[in-house]
Amino acid sequence: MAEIELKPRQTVKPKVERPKLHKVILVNDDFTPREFVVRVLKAEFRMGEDLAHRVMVTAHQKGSCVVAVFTRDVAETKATRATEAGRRAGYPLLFTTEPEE
Ligand code: TYC
Repeated sequence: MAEIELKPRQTVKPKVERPKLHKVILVNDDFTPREFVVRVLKAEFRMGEDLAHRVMVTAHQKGSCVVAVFTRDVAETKATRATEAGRRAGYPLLFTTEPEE
């Protein structure tokens, strides 16, 4: 009797991809008060006073600072909300996003 080939000829490897993370970046400007930047970082990114202050000073000294990383939607929503908080108060405060490498 002829043998039946039972071995699968190909295996299927499930491919589960991690969603790419996006950085929220705080950009320095000459007008927004330091205390206001700290307040927005605490409210929108749930940072404590110390971390919020360090992030603000880093952006102030270096021009920008990564605030945190999130999935794309969350990063964009938070950056928009934080930027709008500045706009409502009359400040040019800016948060941008960019994909992580
Ligand atoms: N440079 C601002 C000032 O001297 C403070 C500031 C810090 C503004 C960080 C924006 O992302 C910023 N009042």
